[in-house]
Amino acid sequence: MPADLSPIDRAKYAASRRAVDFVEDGMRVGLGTGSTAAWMVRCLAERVKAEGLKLQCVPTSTRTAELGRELGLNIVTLEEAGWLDLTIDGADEFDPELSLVKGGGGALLQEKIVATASDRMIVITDAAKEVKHLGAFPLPVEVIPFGWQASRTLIAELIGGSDVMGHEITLRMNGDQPFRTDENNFILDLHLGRIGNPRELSLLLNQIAGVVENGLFLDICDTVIVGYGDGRVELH
Ligand code: ABF
Repeated sequence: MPADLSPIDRAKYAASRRAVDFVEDGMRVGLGTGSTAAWMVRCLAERVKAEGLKLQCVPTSTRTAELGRELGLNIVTLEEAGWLDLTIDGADEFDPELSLVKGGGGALLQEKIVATASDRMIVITDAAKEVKHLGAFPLPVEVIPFGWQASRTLIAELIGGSDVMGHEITLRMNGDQPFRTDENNFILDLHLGRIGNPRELSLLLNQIAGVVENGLFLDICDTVIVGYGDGRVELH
């Protein structure tokens, strides 16, 4: 473990180190996005260097692609890889069913495409992201910029809230401009508190015109590896 890490980075490193043990020579691997996934990319690059593994790595964002290339990983597109053996990614929340909220980092669309094109998905987290019920973390919904206000109105009707003051659904900003995803879309963050029926919500959200994808990952994750500051890990 690198010296001088904060407890939270130790936890992320521990989970990442354990996750890359699942990578085998010749695999096609999806690389997640976010600070935890960045540790995993570093750990994977170390293994590739030390053991001469031949991998095809598919990133879930331009950020991850840049980091992977910098560290010497063989970065390819999903089209080139075709299908993936394993994806390793972070999350914002996970529950006892291994349902996830993702997208706090803004890369949920590519993350979901890559994860669902993989035989196995491993999520790496610290213990703070474990919840009984999803929803305390605002649920990201990617929408196309055209008519995004109309999409927001329909989402507000769906979640049963008055969106008049814009408190329940916020347009993610980057300074004074709307945040743009890698696909040039916007993100609406839904402040729900608790998601009673994630399956129904996910289906209904994705039926709204203008919604591209939402940050609920249901029946996608196979294993969650929780890292702790003392270097321990727990597998769920
Ligand atoms: C990605 O990065 C996202 O889906 C999630 O929103 C975020 C987690 O970031 P971090 O690891 O920095 O907490 O995995």
